[in-house]
Formats: sequence, C-alpha cells, structure tokens
Amino acid sequence: MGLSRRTFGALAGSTALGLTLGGSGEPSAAAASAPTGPPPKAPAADGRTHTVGFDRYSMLVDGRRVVLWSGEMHPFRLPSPSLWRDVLHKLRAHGYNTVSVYVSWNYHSPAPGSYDFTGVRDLDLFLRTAAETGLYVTLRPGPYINAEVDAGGFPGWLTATPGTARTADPDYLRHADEWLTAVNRIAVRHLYTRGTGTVVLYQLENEYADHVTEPTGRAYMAHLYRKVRADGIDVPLFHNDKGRNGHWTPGSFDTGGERGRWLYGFDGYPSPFGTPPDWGHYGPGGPRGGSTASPGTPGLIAEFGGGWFDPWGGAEFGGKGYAESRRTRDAAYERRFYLTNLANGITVHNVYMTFGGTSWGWLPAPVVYTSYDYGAAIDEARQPTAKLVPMHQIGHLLHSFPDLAKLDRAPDIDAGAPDVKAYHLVNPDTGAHIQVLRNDGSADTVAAVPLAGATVSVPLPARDARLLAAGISLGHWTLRHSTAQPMLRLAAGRQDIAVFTGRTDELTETALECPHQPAVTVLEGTADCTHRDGALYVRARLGSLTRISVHGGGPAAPLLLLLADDAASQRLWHRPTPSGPVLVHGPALLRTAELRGATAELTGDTVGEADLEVWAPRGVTEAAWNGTRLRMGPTRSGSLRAEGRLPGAGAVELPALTGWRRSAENPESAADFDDSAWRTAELTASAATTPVPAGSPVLFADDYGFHYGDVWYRGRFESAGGAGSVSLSYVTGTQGLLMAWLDGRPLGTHRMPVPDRGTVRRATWTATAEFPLPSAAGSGGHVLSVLVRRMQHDQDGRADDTHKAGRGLVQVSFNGASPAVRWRIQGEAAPDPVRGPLNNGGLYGERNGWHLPGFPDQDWRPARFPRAERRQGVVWYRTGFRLAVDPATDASIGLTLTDEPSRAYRVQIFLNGWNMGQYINDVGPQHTFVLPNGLLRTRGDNTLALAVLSDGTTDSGPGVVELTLLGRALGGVPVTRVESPGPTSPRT
Ligand code: IPT
Repeated sequence: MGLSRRTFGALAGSTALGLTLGGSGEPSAAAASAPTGPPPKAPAADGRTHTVGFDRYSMLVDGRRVVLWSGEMHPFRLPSPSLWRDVLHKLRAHGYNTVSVYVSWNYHSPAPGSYDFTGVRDLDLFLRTAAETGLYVTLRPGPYINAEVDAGGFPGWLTATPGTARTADPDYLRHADEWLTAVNRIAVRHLYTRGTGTVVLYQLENEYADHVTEPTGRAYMAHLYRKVRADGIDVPLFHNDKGRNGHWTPGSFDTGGERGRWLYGFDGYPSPFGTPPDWGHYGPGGPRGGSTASPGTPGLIAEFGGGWFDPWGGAEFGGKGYAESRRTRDAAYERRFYLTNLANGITVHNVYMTFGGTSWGWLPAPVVYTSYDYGAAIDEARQPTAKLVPMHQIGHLLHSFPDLAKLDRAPDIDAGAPDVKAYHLVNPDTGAHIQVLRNDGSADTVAAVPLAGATVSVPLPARDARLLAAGISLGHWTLRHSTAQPMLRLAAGRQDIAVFTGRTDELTETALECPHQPAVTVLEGTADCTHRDGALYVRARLGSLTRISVHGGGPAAPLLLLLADDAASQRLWHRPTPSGPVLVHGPALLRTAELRGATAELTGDTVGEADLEVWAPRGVTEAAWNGTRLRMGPTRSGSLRAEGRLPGAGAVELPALTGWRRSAENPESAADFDDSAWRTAELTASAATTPVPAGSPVLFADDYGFHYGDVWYRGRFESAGGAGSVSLSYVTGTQGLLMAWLDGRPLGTHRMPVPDRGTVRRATWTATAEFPLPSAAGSGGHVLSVLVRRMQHDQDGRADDTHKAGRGLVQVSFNGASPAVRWRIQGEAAPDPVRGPLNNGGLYGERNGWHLPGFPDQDWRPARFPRAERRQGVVWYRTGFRLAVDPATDASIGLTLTDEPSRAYRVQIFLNGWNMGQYINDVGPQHTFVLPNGLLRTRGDNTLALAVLSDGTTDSGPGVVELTLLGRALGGVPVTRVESPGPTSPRT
C-alpha cells in the first residue's frame, strides 16, 4: 500500500537531484513513498548541496526521513548573542533537532529603508550558531508575526504609513518587500540546500485567517510566495493556519505555477484541561481536522502550546504568573498532548515556546509584561525545568527509531480500561507497531493491551500517556515488546545499547527476541530475567538506572539494556561523532563531544558534584571534561568511568545594592521649560484608525515619529476663564496612564481602566481624565504639561490595522471655556544605535542619557532604599555594583523589586543602559527581572538606573531592590560582553 501511495515530490534544491518540473508544475514522475531508513546525519553547514523535500509522512532530507522535533525560541528575546549558543546547546542535548525562530521586523528597523542586523540583532550569527550546534532551523520572518510583541512585529514607523497592512495594498507591500529583501539576504546564506546553513523550512505570514476568501488576501499570500522565491529561498514554504480551517493548503492559492514545495501547517493551543485533540492525519477529518485538509503533506504543527503567556495584574485579570503555566502544562501534559500529536501523524512538531525569554525594552505587546517565560521547558533564566524530561525522552526516541517517521493507522485495539484511549500505528516498511496509550481519567489505572501477540499490563498514571513499541530494531537485537517507553539505541564499541524509560517505581516488562537462552547479568538494580517462547523477558521496577547485560542467545552482539527512570534518563546524553556515537551518563548537561585519538573530549555543565561515565567507539580509553583530563577506568557496562567525581558549581556571592543617588525629573512640567525644539502638533490628518475629533489637531505620537515609551505634550493657552475643569482623552495599551500639570503644579494622574476581560476590544482603549482647574487658570498665559505612558501598540491579529490604533492624547477640552491651545510634542530621541529602537521612550532622563553607564551622576543626592515619598512624576535612581563570579561558573542573575503592594508607582529598569523592562508595583505580577550575562558584566562593573514614575496618590518606593541568583552551573558557554556605550552628546 505504501508503494501505490502518491507523493507530492516536493524536492527543494531540485537541481541537486536532477528533478524537473513538468508543464503542469507537478513533479514529472510521482515517486513512490520513500522507505524507512536511517535518519540523515546531524545537519551542519558542510559545504555540500542537500535536498529538502517531503512526502505525506515526513520531511525528507537528502531523501531520508526525519521527524522535525522542534522548539521555539526568539533571538530578540535574549539580547546577548553568546547565550544563544547556551540555549541551542540545551535544545540539542535534550533531544530537539530543530529550532523555530520568528524574526521581528520592528527589532531590526528603526526607520523605513533602515535595517540593522548587527550586535544583539545579528541574525547571521544566530543562524551560524544553530548550524554549528547541529540544529535544523525553521525561519519565520513574518512580515507579521504576532508573538506578543509590539504591533505584532510591525515597526513603529509602519503604524504611521498609509495602506492596509496584511493585504495586497501596494503601499504596504512596498514596505513588506523591503523587509523581506533585508531578512532574506541573510536567510539565503543559511539554507541547508546550499550547504551553508541549516534552514530547512520557511514560514510565510502568521495565522492569516481574515482575508482568506478575499482577492486581496489571496493576492497578498501569492505575492509573498513569489517574493520569497525570487529572493532565493528554495526550501519548502508553509503557513500556520490559525484554526485548522484548511486555509492555505497546497494548490489553494497562486504559487506562480510552482507546485509541490508548499506544506500545509497549523497551530494549536488546546486547553490543558480537556482531552487532547486528534488534529493530525488520522483524526475525524472535516474542516477542523488539521492535517486531513492536506493528505499529501506531512502533519505539520507550526506552534503547539508549550506554556502560555501571562497578562499584567493578578488573578483578577487572568494573570496567574508563569509558575502556573508551567504547572498546568507540565511534563504529563506534554506526554498526553505531544504523543497524541505523534499518533496522529504529526512529524513536524514545534513547541511554542521552549525558551520564552524576555520581552525587554518596549518589545512586549500590551497583552504581556516583560517576562515571556511562558512556563516553557527552559525557563527565562535559561534553567532546565522538569518539562524537559519528556521532551528529552521523546526527542531521543524519534532520533533513534526511524520507524516513527512513517506510520500508518493500524486496526484499533481495546485498551482494556475505560478511560484509556489507545492509538495503534504500524510502519509499513519495518512492520514495527507503535501504540500511544493515554489515560484521560483522574485515577491511575492499568491498561491491558495486545502487543506482539501477548497481552501486556501497562500502568498509566491519571492524565498521563506513554508510547509503546513492538518490533523495533535495537541494532543486532529486536524488541518484541516493552511496557516502558523506548528512548534510545546506539552501538558503542562491540555492544548494542538500548534505553527504555518510565516513572520511578513502575513495574515494567521488556521482551527481546532471542532464540536461545542468553547469558544475563544484572549489573545494577534488580530485574527478573527469564527466557521463554524465543524471547528474553526482563521484569524490573524502575528506579534510577537498572543495567542488564545480555550475551549470546542468537544476536551477534551483546546488548546493554538500560532501564531509566525520569531522573536517570535526564542524565543520559547522546552525541554523534564522525567515528560513531558517544553516550554519556552523569553530568547535568553535555554540550559537545569530540573524539581526539583515544580521548573523548567532553564539555558540559554540572550543578552539584556528578559522576561521569562514557560509552564511546572502540579505541577510546581516555576522557577529558571541560578541558581537564580525567582518570578513567573500565566498567562491566562496557563504559569508562571517572575515578573521582566532577566538581559542582561553587557559591555565587551577590553584593547588596547600595550607594544609590537620586535625581528628580520632569522639567517639562514647569511653565518656563524651553520646548522650542519640540515638534509642533500641527497635523490635521492621521494614519491612526482612532478618529481625530473634529476641530482638534492630531495628537497621536506616532504621526510625529515617536513610537515607543513615554510621550510629553505641552499646550500653551492664554486664558481659560470660566473653565472649572479640563478633560483629556487619551489612548494607550493596557496599564497606560496620563499625568498632567498646569504651570508646573500637578493636576492629577489618571490610569487607563482595565476593562473586564472579554467586554472591551483592545483597540478601543480610550479613556478621559477630568481634572479640576485652579481659578488661576482664568487669566494670563498658561502651560498644560501632559505625560502619557502609552505602553505599546496593539497586535494586528485580525488583519484590520489594530496596530494603528492611536497612542497618546486624543483631545483636550476645557469645560466652560474654549481657549486656543498650541501643542508641542516630544517623545523618544533618535534610536540608540546599539540598543535599538525599542530601548527608549521619551522621558527627560532617557533623552539625556541618565540611563547610560558613565553618565555623570556625582552631583545627584545620595538616597537609601526603601523610600517613601509622595510626588507626581519621574525620579531617577542610579548605582553601580561590581560582580566577581568565577569565570567557569554560569550564574544566572536577576533583579528583584518588592514593596508594599498598594504603592502606586512603576519602575523602568536599565542595566548598563539596556532597558530590561517595567515593574508596576501595584499591578504585578512580575517582581524579578532577568539580567542576561553579556549585558551583565559578571566580572566587572555594572550600572543600574531606575526611572520611577509615581502617581502622587500614595507614597512611592522603591522598596527593596536586590540581586537574586536564579541558577548556577559549572560550565556554561564563553560569554562576550555586549557593547554598552555611555553618553555621547546629550540631547534634550
Ligand atoms: C499564536 C501566534 O501565532 C503566536 O505568534 C503567539 O501569539 C501565540 O499564538 C500565543 O503566544 S496566536 C493563537 C493563539 C490564536
């Protein structure tokens, strides 16, 4: 049946294969489905050309099947390029073979025609590092990305341009093409097809669901397709269908006559409390069936929930903190949902997010605060969590057992337990049977399933799942069945090694084909081994690492059977080398393994002290760890074991933060402030979707070229005689606010109300502040000063230009008078050439470099924390601190702010001039801000600057401000300092 199945050819880099496209655009010969064979080698920029194609089962790299087991991370959420390698190492070591990345247009483009890919924006370096790490890359440069970033990734300047975004409007397409040209110029240098990088997939647009049936939507996607191909991107392209609606399937839009190089993909964020949906090839089908919409392409999930983002505020606003996302989408969630995906024929599987990182500066969209930890498997501080365990086990499984890349649905089986759903699949080439058993009930149970002619009992904890296999090859040995989940197989030296996993204390049975009685030695742990019916049956209760050595009995090589519980499996590291695979057991992380002569040169991390054991190809008798030669001795397991233990990480001392200096701000509120260099608000037409009230000048900041952070207004008028109050209507993102002064005297602060969830659309976040006016406003000349913390632009998820909702003042009117007001406006200064356009807003201190290292603050007054002062406006605090972390230690350090929660103030945090995010004391929930090494000088001097904006309605802090240790390991990657220049010529 596999042979008659039609494939869609889908051979990118087709010249390398000599395949030509027929006049219809279809591949001229429909190839038979590729057989199951060994997976391709770990990818590298190896200078050879490669083919990247697919059939209905899986991706085919150089004609070999590979399941892309992918994790999402965003380079722009980790502003320290050295640390990209750390996260990529962790992905690869834990079994991922692919990294999926958005590229955020706004991060790279301060102005039309201006594109910056240097420093923290060095996409080329990221893609090089991914290739050096041996990971495939899925590139997702938009133009629109959503991603909980400002304007969904659109640059601030795009909000002030005509043309409906995400349509075929020529004004928009001109800008989008400019972006794609810039990003593709780098991307083409990293295509796997060319052998100069490891990019194998490329996504067009993002969850484009709203103009799908309209000509403009179809023309837009067709335009993007042609543009990306014209730019030289020759790997398969796809789109991520938001609702599994069958949008943008192959052939459904104009791909310029080219067929077969377009995949259907979709996203899914199912509730962790429901039953995992069947969204692959084998589900119920129909419009919401997922891959059933595209039977000729492999199941491709571009994003599947690996956590969830968290909104500002506490539980009353839906925010629960990232510990909660990590708890509800825990390791058992991953097993239940991701194994269900695999059982449905999903062979391109990306977990969004796997490392979430930090939406630093003004990057976060209004829906999120600074941390984008996401409850992901690797936390914001780069620390592995328990969620890596299933990923590690499944990733290694997919790599070791190519059978999983080509599965057909096999006849249903009865799981023998009411709450258990059983999926049964078979590989048509190898005959291997795979079962995924999922317990949807709230009680632990035992399934009884037919597996390889026997009925086996499988313990299934409540709301958990596991994968079972029968008939898979373990090298010279064949598995008859196991109730433990296969994880790994390799040949090391003369022996085969097979690893199976499960939860601690589970009773497992593993049966190995073995015609005759073998010699069996239980080397560690306890196991009951019997030979019957031509198989060796091993029954063992899981605990740490049970080791069984099997010799003879038929197969031509001995087998080391390792039964690992979760903790032990997480200490097993598999690395390919040109001379054969290496398996390491013991340390907290294996980063690299190279064989040099008789020595296995290993690098990695330890947290506590650790043992080191190595299985390596024949001839390897020595090992070195992080450059230190170890005394190794042979073991009965066929490995080498270090005689001593590897050292763990030492203590990390963090200094108290003292020596603060204080300077109060906002001269802009004073009557006599010189605003002559500010822009006059004279525009009468705006690009914003928020209407400009008749008779008012345009006051939206974006129209005047100010796109991020705070914006100031100064309005001069002669007299407002008779006016009892002034009304200021304004528009911001969530948690915006407005404060006003008349002639330097505070009128009050107004905070954008937080609507009940679901009742108010984001784009209508407009409110009106009304402040009583003093009678003095009645005569003489006056200045009304207004500061708007406008937060960020909305995303444009529905392709209706919501990113163009106005930001800033809408209109100001006096109640009882109508003086003519002449407005001037000032936002951020020219973008910081190193830190980028999203680093700064328009506070006086920011415009004058108060946040920068080296700013002369010696005249500022000393201050101590906690503080309690009542003042409307902005006050800055600066201090320096010195760190002396041991250079071999990777310490992850954060800044934690705490105070009495009713105090109405917020803090913009600058580390060495970099805006690490916003703390809102009376909103929360975030208290700890990650300070990435590289920006943070772990051996040297650092500058902290805090810009405190307080309402004046309560005392304000800061309260306690301290450095906190978020993780430490001995090892890590070399970290290069991120350039952090000080002030040049001050501007006002
Ligand atoms: C989907 C987006 O594609 C992605 O950019 C991100 O916003 C993610 O969700 C949520 O974190 S949007 C989908 C949930 C409707």
